[in-house]
Amino acid sequence: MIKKEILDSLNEQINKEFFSSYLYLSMSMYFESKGLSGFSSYMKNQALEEQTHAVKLLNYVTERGGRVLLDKLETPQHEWETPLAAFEAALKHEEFITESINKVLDISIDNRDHATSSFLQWFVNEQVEEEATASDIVNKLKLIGTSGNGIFMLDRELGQRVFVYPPAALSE
Ligand code: OFO
Repeated sequence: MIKKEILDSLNEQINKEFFSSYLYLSMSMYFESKGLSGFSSYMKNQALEEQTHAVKLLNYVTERGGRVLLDKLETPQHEWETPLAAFEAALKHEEFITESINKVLDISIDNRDHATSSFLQWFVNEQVEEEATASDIVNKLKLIGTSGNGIFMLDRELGQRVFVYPPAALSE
């Protein structure tokens, strides 16, 4: 049976992952309102990916005999000054999530819950990728500056991203 302190921190992390999804969906709607359909589609895909992170956590909690308690979600920001500002906010959010995962991992280590520590390693690695991806787009947007042509090209590139919701995520 999973210890309460770990269970509580995992439940909080589930809320944060669902909020990530909500935030990125909000960014998607912002991009849509600016006519940037590729940016918008990219963020919709990212929102779906975040849901799989939450589901991965809740499947684990359930498997360990814990009770998942879903909490309310914070209202996400709706507007950003520029696409660069939105992606800088996404990068900042991912850094916050990395910090949060590290805290949950620390709690599992303090409690000598090796199974949870091992399970969380997937998230530690995933966060390296999440930060790198957001940072890469921030850098591209900085290089592009105010060039309409550059934004148009990046919009096309980002629009090619496809995230397929893995069916296994529902039962894992
Ligand atoms: Fe779940 O990795 Fe982003 O937030």
